[in-house]
Amino acid sequence: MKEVATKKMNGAESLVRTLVAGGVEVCFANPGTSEMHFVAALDKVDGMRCVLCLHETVTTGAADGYYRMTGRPASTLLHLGPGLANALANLHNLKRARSGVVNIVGEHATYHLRHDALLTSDIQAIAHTMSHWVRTSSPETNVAVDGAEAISAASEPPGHVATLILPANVAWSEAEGPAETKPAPMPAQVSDASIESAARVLKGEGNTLIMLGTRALREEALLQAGKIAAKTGARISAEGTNGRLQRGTGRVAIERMPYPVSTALAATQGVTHIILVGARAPVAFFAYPGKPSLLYPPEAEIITLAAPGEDVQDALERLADRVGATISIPVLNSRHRPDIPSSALNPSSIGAVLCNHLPEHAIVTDESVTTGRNFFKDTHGAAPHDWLSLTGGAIGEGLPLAVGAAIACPDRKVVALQADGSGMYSLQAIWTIAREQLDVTMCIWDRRCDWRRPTARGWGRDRVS
Ligand SMILES: Cc1ncc(C[n+]2csc(CCOP(=O)(O)OP(=O)(O)O)c2C)c(N)n1
Repeated sequence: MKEVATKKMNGAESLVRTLVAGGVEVCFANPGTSEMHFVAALDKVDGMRCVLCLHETVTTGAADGYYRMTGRPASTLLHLGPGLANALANLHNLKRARSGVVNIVGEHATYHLRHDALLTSDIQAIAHTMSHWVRTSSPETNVAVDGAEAISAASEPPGHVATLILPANVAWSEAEGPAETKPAPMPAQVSDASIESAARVLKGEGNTLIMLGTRALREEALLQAGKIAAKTGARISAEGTNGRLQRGTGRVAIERMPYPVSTALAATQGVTHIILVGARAPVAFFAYPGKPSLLYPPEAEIITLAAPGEDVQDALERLADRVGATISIPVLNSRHRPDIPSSALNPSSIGAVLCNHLPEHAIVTDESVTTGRNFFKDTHGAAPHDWLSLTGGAIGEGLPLAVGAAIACPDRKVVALQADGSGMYSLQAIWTIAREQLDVTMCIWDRRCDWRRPTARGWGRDRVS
């Protein structure tokens, strides 16, 4: 039996109770001594699932996968500055996915800091690089209120990184009890002027591309975008990498911005207007000598219908209404069952297998890198599924994403498409998958090829196992 809340509790318990009451139900943890009171509180309080991760990069990647699938922040638990530093690459990917997280970082007791013990570092400085909101609790303030405000900050649409630094003596000292969290703000409606600007462009002469990102890639929003495209002749595209794209049979057919600069430029050639819906105008991953940074004609007019944190669904519905597209018929993917070649496994035979056999409503975490260049194209006609990609370009998130997605959606199959080199960055995720008995099917691509050294037949596309 777990204890019922009593009036007297320490700061850690008041914080955990605040988190649970505020809808934060999972903590992806890699703690140490300075966090032991928080860990004890996790054990004591009902309603919080503590998921142990053997490296900090797994905690933030898993929190990202969890947010992408639930729209609710999880918390992390990290061990001082070095723990946070280890977590940063996937915190970067999480931020780029526009996900939210309550990122809790332990700290030395406040009176211990001046002795500059080994694990001392400037946690605030490290945290600010990847956070929208940072606060260090103190013995003079109420840690539960800090926790409630961290949840509110993390829930700011479309999702923010809120880092709460928790000194050990704040965690172990007596506290006032849990605090209440304000309800999460709703995404703001876009103005009528934004609808009018987009409608003007769609009714005009130009060649218009509607660029969709974040929540505009959910089934219902995509349906509206597809209707607008069908009615007006505009094209739709997803951003190059996307937190969560709902696709497959019966859903609106959509391509992503291609990765190679020349292919992307060919895809946007002649575009005169780009309407942004929860997305940014496309830029190249890297600069290359003599190649442009912008992946569209520089003279194209950019119109923002809705920013990522605004109500994209409502904006698309109003725009569809405004351009007379409410009963238009969008182009939907139809079921495709390609023949599976009997040849050795290669990227195109893998694509055919995926298209045939992805389970209905599977969640795909895609960090296939070179092997998977065409997997997205190959699987338009698969059973309906969600596609989660590497949003920040920092490899090592595929398996952690799968952990978070599987915990968020225990009734769905998670399929991790994983290049082996990237998988090695966060291999520890497999330990969590086993310990938590998560339903994750891992496909690991071993190209047996040096990433930087193309073979005679191309970039190591010869053998995959
Ligand atoms: C954090 C981070 N470090 C380094 C890179 C650069 N990088 C991109 S792909 C790659 C190698 C990926 O190897 P693997 O996952 O086996 O993919 P494949 O060789 O099959 O394409 C590296 C090191 C990166 N994108 N992110």
